[in-house]
Amino acid sequence: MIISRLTDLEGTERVVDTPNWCSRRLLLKKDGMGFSFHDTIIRAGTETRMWYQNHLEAVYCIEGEGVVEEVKTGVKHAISAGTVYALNENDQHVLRAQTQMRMVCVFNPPVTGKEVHDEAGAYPVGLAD
Ligand code: 9YT
Repeated sequence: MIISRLTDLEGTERVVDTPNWCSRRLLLKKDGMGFSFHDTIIRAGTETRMWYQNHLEAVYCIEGEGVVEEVKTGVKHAISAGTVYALNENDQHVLRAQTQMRMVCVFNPPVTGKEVHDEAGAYPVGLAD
């Protein structure tokens, strides 16, 4: 059994801090679960364009409020605590955080911890552990 606590992640590769968000990766590829599991803070007032062309991601909001926009259609969805959005078609999207948001994110395939968004807002696939 794996026990992973937010309080143990500080100062490790499992914390990825960017101007718009801070991702705390409780489970990574090397944990062998077949997915990665993140507790991510989205900073208030930020706008983040993302397009995970190599990953499926489900995002469950547990705190805060914002809007996710589907780039293909322009459709916007209000996101607040208790809402999940799932990028089942590798959807290109924009997340606008009206307040600070806290999101539980699951990635399939799992991220290794070394990924950064490329210019399209994607993470590469197949990085070594
Ligand atoms: C909600 C969202 O997609 N934020 C970007 C960071 C990403 N979810 C991650 O790596 O935790």
